[in-house]
Amino acid sequence: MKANDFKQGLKTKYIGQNIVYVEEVDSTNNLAKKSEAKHGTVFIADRQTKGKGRLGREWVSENDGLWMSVCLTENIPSSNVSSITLICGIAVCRALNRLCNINTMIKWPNDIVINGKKLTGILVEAVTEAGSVTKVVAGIGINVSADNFPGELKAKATSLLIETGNTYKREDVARAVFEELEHYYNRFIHGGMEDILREYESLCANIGKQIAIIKGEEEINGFARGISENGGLVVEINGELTEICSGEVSVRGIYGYV
Ligand code: BT5
Repeated sequence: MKANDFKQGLKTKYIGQNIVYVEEVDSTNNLAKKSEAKHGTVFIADRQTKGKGRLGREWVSENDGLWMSVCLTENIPSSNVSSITLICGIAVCRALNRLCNINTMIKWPNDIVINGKKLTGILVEAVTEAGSVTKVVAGIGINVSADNFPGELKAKATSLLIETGNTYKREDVARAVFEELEHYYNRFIHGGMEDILREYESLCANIGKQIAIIKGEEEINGFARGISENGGLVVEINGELTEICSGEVSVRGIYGYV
């Protein structure tokens, strides 16, 4: 596979117009963070030796997935980088549903799930210089053709192959994501989060459900009621609404993994 294979027929202006493709790397997010790449450049690897999740967790990245990091350097919202996690979530959800004719949903803030299992994870990291954000790296990991998973992931991870029985080309999956991501990023730049948030809520599997909020050792039960303007999850706990931010907690459904 070559970088150019990802660009064939690509209908975007900036996302994916520059591709840096490597066979192996620790993490495409690390590669992207170190680079001087311009807006929309995407780093893609066949395998990651140290794929990262949130809060120091590991992302298993063998040869069978699409592991990529998109560099965003223009029109970055200075106060609300976490909104980019939500934009990526909608974009990936829409791209997979369109390309594969499936019905994925978002588990706030950053998982794409289907049939109670995790198909995609998103890790957005900000690079700051002199206190201001100069670059955002949106890491997206999509399980494409894995037919099984190691250890505890067996019960909670899935792939496009497992869900559809089809082997999708990573290039096709990537192009669909680039196109949706550019569409939603442009909408966000021009119209802000308001309209995107309603769409996010309609795709969000947690809303209206009972959830557990896990912060370190602590676990609190509540109901997910909606998404705030900042992209936080609005949760009802003992009859009171509070907003939780993605940086600090994990959320789990009371019934099953999602
Ligand atoms: C995430 O973290 O879901 C963010 C994953 C981001 C991965 C991409 S790949 C390209 C870029 N480069 C990187 O190094 N990272 C990004 P979190 O919500 O913390 O979920 C991590 C949890 O998901 C783990 O603790 C496992 O339970 C589970 N997990 C690990 N690998 C998985 C996989 N391949 N498929 C499904 N679930 C997985």
